[in-house]
Amino acid sequence: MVTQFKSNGVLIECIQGNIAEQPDMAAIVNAANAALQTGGGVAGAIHRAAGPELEAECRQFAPIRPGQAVITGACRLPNRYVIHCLGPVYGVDEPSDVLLASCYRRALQLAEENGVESIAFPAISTGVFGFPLPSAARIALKTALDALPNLVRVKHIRFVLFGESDLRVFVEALNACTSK
Ligand code: AR6
Repeated sequence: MVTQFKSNGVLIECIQGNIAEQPDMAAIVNAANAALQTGGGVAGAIHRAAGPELEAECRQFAPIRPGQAVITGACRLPNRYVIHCLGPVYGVDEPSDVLLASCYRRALQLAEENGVESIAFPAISTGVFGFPLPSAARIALKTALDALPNLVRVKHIRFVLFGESDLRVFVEALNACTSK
C-alpha cells in the first residue's frame, strides 16, 4: 500500500505521529473547540507545546462555528502558523460530512492565502467528537484531492495519525481515492 500520492506538484502523505511534533511543516492544524482554548487530544498537545500565548492569540477569533477555520501564529511551536478548525460533533452538528469537508477546505484556503507551502492535518472530529474514522478519512482525503487543482502555494499536505490502526485506515482511503 502506498502512503503517498503526488499530483499537480503537490505531495499528499499519511504518517503516524504527533501533530505537535512536525517541525518541517509551515502550518499545523488544530482539532479545536469552539472557544479555541486548550483541551484534550490534539488541542491539548498543540496548546501545551505552543504555550499560553496561543490561547491569548486565539481569543480575538472565538467562538467559531463547526466547519470554520481561523489562522494564528504558532508561538513556541516550531511551525509558522496554527490553523484552528472546529469539526462537527458526530450526530449533533449536521450535515456532519459537509461540515467536516468544510474544515479541510477552509484550512487549505487559509494556507493558500498565507503562502503556506506545507500543512499537517490531524484526523479532525475522530476523537472526542466521535466521527467514524473510515468515513472521516475518505472525506479528508477527497477534500484535499479535490482542492489540488486550486493550490499554487501549498506543495505538501501531510495527514498525521496518532495510532498505527488509524494510519492504516487513512492509507486504505488514500489508495481507494487515488486508484480510480
Ligand atoms: N497528534 C495527532 N493526532 C492526535 C493527537 C496528537 N497529539 N492526539 C490525539 N490525536 P481529538 P476532535 C488523534 O479528540 O474529535 C478536544 O478536547 C485522536 O486519536 O483531539 O476533533 C478539543 O478541545 C483522534 O483520532 O479532536 C475539542 O473539544 C484525532 O486526533 C475536542 O477535543 C482527533 O481527536 C475536539 O474533538
